[in-house]
Amino acid sequence: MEVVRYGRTYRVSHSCGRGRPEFAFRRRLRRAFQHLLQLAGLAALGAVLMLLTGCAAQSSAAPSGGGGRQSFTVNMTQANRFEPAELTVPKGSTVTWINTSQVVHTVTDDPSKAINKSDAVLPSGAQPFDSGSISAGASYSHTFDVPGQYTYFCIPHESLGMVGHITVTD
Ligand SMILES: [Cu+2]
Repeated sequence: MEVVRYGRTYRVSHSCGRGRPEFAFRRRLRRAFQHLLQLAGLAALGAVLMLLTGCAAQSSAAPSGGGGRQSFTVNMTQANRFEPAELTVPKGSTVTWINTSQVVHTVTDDPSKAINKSDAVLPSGAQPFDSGSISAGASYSHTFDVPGQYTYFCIPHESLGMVGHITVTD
């Protein structure tokens, strides 16, 4: 049987036994709409999950109440720079400076050895430190147990601005 409605021809199957064609059409529309809602729901769920996992990843990377024993690396470069020049680490972290250049550098946080006192800053309670000469390819490590702001420099290149900053969080 064929039914012409609104200029369209609907094929009505009698075998389904569901009767009138406009109902069949509406049912199909409703089903399509429900399918769309399901897709939208899935997309929303996905977005929420991504947000949740993103937050979880962020909080696990955050300083862990001073119990962190993390390691960080700073390069000492041919251009007489500490890279990165600014670093934030949790209390208890060890920073290793690697001399990736062909010249000698130092990692020095001792006001008595600085031309400019503002190039050697320590939080109160932290002991001054000085790596001594670090030759090409060599490295030096220091563990930061006292939270606060540190500014350190390289003795041969202080006047060239070879200065770095480390923030140690509690
Ligand atoms: Cu240097």
